[in-house]
Amino acid sequence: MPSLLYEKVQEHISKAEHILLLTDERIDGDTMGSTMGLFHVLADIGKRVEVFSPKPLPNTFKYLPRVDVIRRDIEVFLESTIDLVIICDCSDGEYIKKLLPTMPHKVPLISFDHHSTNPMYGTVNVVEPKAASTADVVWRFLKSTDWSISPEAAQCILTGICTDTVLFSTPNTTTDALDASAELVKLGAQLPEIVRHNLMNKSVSALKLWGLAMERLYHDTTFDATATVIMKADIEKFQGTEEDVSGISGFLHAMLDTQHEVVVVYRETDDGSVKGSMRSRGRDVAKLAAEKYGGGGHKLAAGFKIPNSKLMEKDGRWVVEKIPVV
Ligand SMILES: [Mn+2]
Repeated sequence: MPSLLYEKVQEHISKAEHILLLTDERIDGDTMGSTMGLFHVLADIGKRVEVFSPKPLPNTFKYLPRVDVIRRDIEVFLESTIDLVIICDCSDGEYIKKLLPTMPHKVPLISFDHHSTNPMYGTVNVVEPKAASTADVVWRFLKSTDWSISPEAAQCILTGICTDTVLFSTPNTTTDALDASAELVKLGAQLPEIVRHNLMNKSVSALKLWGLAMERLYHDTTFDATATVIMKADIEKFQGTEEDVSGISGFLHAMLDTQHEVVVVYRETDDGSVKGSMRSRGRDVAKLAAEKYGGGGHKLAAGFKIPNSKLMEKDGRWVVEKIPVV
């Protein structure tokens, strides 16, 4: 598609000597996979490359090659030799607004993304809303270059495609994503390893937490959806991790029969909010999330956050209740 844009990105990268790669603050397989895929390719063409991530790496992604290079110290932004910043799968550019101005020089920012809501905050924005994942976008760009793609790079990029399509099972799975995946496997990506780490590998306590979520399924009138809730106390009881909880909405969406168009998982968070994760087979949940709670995301996968709230059971249904601010 946008070959001029790809050329511009290639030009920026070719000129740069010391590149800083950034993941999104919502860590998932796509932001990790596309960032680490770029890391391998850029390091292989002789660039000095730093990778920064604002949040700890979930255990699920520790199998990705060379995640040991990921830094979490914001001092990396103070390095005066950095002459290019690239961010992957960050739909709003929010968290870097405070970090980029701390850099000693103003440097170009390239943004690779596939969120239709991306406000184009980069110097160059490679934003392709029809792409199944940002990893797809990065892959298309890399294919337009003559840089070599190692098995390690292929493994990272395929992880992004597989996780954003829940292993080719979601409606956003495009033929481009399938073609890309076949090519990445030919380049040495290990699909069984990706499946194992991302779709299975659940701890006993995580499965118990999932069981609880399934037991509580109810009809949510707010969104006319099938919903469930996870309380803070449940997470504590089962020592659930962020990963354990975040997988529930995708799993329910995949497992429920077609009568259930929209799935919502409500969960209480440590900061006294209620977070919602929505999945859909039809209705635009990004729009629903935005209208009701100021959330956002994609048409078929979106989320929202309701500050100062908790979950309460009322007559077999669950409701979000505001905590009075004192
Ligand atoms: Mn994505």
